[in-house]
Amino acid sequence: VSVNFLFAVKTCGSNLQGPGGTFTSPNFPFQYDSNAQCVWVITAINTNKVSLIFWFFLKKNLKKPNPSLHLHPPTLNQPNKNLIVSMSNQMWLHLQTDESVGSIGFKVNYKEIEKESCGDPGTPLYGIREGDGFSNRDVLRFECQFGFELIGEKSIICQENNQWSANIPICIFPCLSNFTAPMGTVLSPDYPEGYGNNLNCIWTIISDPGSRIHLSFNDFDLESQFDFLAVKDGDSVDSPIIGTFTGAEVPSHLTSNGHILRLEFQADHSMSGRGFNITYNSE
Ligand SMILES: [Ca+2]
Repeated sequence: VSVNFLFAVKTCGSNLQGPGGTFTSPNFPFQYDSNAQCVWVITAINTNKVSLIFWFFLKKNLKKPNPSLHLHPPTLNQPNKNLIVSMSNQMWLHLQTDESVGSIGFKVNYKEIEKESCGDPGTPLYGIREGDGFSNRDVLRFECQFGFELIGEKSIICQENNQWSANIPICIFPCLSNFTAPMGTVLSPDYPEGYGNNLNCIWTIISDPGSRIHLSFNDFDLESQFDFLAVKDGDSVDSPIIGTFTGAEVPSHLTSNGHILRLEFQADHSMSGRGFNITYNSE
């Protein structure tokens, strides 16, 4: 008797049909198993005039983009894109995980749409959409709410291949301030209640020429791998990086080489941590 351990993988997935529904990775929203192989096949009921749409909520504690999510056909292999429209009446989803610790997985809503439609791409968080047609040659225009900055395309068009010409833009909240006092505190927005989403904050600490600036991290808690604080030695975006920090590990003290430090904080479109509390002094 021989036992083949090569096939000691868990299998999952299913065959699904329209007009719509939801499925998730195994155990969602808890961590999925390692060494799993899942295949979902979604087939539209009306084979003549239907496409499928997916919304992904890929989880966020991945240390690296692995386990990978393979989408078929391969040209649609864009796991971060929220909306994917199939080119035929069928779509495959293949999840393969390795032995490393998994993330909490994903959830997919699918539904059939008309053959000439690109599907509803949604509206950006903190944004406004003009236009509500999703058919070939329809155009959607986007603006951001007051105080937010638009990153990406201001308008997108539904192309003949049933794909939007670009992803919808994002609206970010810019926060800028300068610190010139010899000592002070830098707090992330709404610390410690959570800093929210779509942020791009830049704080500049300027001390007397010839002095240096010391940073002490009193508290630090960011969404790991998706929200970042970068500390740069100087006042420009191109200044050398002293450190880049994410997650919940409190960084140790930092000292500038010059008399100016630039703190850049970026938060993505979902999930937040407490934020950070940093004190500085110069000498
Ligand atoms: Ca985030």
